[in-house]
Parts: sequence; C-alpha cells; structure tokens
Amino acid sequence: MENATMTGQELFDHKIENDLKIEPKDWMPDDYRKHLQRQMSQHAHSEIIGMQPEGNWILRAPSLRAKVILLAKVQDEAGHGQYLYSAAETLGKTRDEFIEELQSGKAKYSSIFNYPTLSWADMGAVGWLVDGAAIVNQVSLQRTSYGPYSRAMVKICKEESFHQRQGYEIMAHMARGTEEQKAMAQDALNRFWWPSIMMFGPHDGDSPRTGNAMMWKIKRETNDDLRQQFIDKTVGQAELIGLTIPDPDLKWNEERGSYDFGEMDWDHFWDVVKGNGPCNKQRIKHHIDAHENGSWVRKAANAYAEKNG
Ligand code: FAQ
Repeated sequence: MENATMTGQELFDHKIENDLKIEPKDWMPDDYRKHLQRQMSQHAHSEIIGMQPEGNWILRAPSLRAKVILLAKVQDEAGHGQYLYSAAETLGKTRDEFIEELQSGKAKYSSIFNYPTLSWADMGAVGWLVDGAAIVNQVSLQRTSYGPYSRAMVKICKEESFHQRQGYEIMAHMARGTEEQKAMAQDALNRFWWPSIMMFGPHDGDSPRTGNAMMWKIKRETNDDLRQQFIDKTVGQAELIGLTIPDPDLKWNEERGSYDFGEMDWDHFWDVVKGNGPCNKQRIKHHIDAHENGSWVRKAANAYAEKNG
C-alpha cells in the first residue's frame, strides 16, 4: 500500500513490484532515468534512420498501389520517431541533445538499418522480417514500467502490424510470381534473415543491460526469449509461401516446443554495433544533411511559437 511517509525510493520500489507505471514527475533512481534515456532515444533514432532503406524505393515502387503503401509506411516510421523522442524528452533531456548524440556516433540505432536495400523484394523482407521482429519486441515493451514509453508502444504496435502484413504480402506475391521474382524474394530473405534475428541483441549471458532492465521491468522479456518467439512465428510463414530460411541448423525441437537454430556471427554484429556497419557512414551523413536542410523550418516554427506564445 502506498502511503505519505514513503521515501521516493520506497514508492518507486512499490510501483515496480506492483506493476504500476512510473510517470515523468515521479521520483526515480538516476540509473533508471539514464537507462531509459539511452534505450528510448536509441529506439527513436532507429525509427528515423529506418526510414532511409525504405525511402530508397519510394520513387521506384512497381505500381501506384505499392508506392502509396510504402509512402504511408515510411511516414508512420517518422511518426514513431516523434512519439519516442517526445516520450524520451519527459526524462529531462532535449530532442536536440539526443540528435546530437546520434550524429556524433555516441548513441546507437538498430544494427538492422546498416544493410542496403538492393531490390524491390527487400521492401517485402523489411516489412515482413524487420517490422515482424520489431513487433515482437514492442508488444513486450507495451508492459514496460515507464508510462510514456509504454503508451507510445501501444500506438506503435498497431501500425507495425499493418507494416508486417504489407511486407509479407509483397513476399507472398513475388514468391508465387515468375522464377526470377521468386529468386528475388529468396535472395532478400537470405540477406535479411540473420540481421533480423540480431536485432534482438546479444545472447542474454552477453547482454550487460538486461539485469537492470529486467529488475526495473523496463524489459519484460530477455533478448533470447524474444528472438525465439520471433523465429517460432516466422518459420511457418516462410514455409507457407515456399521460401527457405537460410539456416541449415533450423529444426523443430519437440521437447522444447520451439525451433532450434544456428549461431549468429557475433563478431560481425559487434562490428556493426560499434559503427562499422556497411551503410553507417551513409545513413548518418544523410541524417545530418536532412537535419541541416530542415533548419529553416525549425527556426520558422520557433519564431512563430515565440510570437504567438
Ligand atoms: N543494434 O545489453 P544489451 C524498428 C547494443 S524499431 C544496435 O542487450 P539492451 C521499427 C545496446 O544498445 C528497432 N545496438 O542492450 C522499424 C547496448 O549498447 P549501449 C529498434 C544494439 O538495451 C521497422 C549493447 O549493444 N527497436 O525496427 C543492438 O538491453 C522498419 C549491449 O546490448 C528498439 O530499439 C542492435 N540490434 O538491449 C523502423 C527496441 N542490440 O546502449 C523502420 C527497444 C544491442 O549500452 C523500418 N530497445 N545493442 O551502448 C531494446 O529493446 C533494447 O535496447 C535492445 C538491446 C534489445 C535493442
């Protein structure tokens, strides 16, 4: 039971223990605040940087229908970035500070957005696998302990589920097309499979942030648990459209009621996380250029806000 004599720490512990949300004006440990600033801003950066690989195909979409859908999807990702920056700002750091950290390389964004999108089938693979992986993670984060983050996740998940389906539709369509189209779909799956399952981060034993994150109920499930859920969901979807997951060790394990799967290339993963991913320089340069090009809009908006209170 909450009572007026409780210290900030006691009230915080009570809320965490009882699955109550921590809100921006509540007392919270400094490390909890910093952990969330890091994770939420990196999540926001991922949404914004994640617009680039798909933005690459808007002008080359194969039909008006495909173009309208892709355009809407990329705009949704911008919206997700906005909710997440706004939610992260409630922790006392400004959006400008977060963006500076991204552009200087101090803050990360998801490793998955380091890979180029080489064909139209990649739009299918990104929607199906990348949004599919993001949903598994974000459904779990709907129950995160920080109120503004949790509420942002509820809205984001609704949109991600449309994104996942539009990607799967592209893959299904190509997989039942000509031999060449099917080969393009398989090639996209081959290139995006391993990076998608790396989105969940290192194995639990190699994940320095998981301990505190689980204790504070920021994360509700671990990296490995979420990765397994994603794989178990996705294998059947690939089979249904006649595509093959590029993992020779993938095998149903009757005892566990889950798929066993092969090992990821962790040296490659850490190299990408350190900023040496194949498209990192290009992604950050594009972000800096777009940010500079948009500075007049921010100036005008600020001037308007000042003038009109
Ligand atoms: N990429 O101890 P852990 C999307 C870093 S949204 C880069 O396990 P943690 C939507 C990690 O930051 C995708 N870095 O860390 C969309 C930490 O470094 P730090 C983004 C990674 O935080 C679709 C270090 O390694 N989703 O795709 C990665 O407990 C299509 C140690 O790792 C989120 O951000 C990685 N994959 O777990 C948009 C979800 N993995 O910060 C456009 C929220 C680990 O100490 C188009 N975030 N690292 O220097 C999370 O759930 C967690 O932060 C994890 C990492 C799971 C990403």
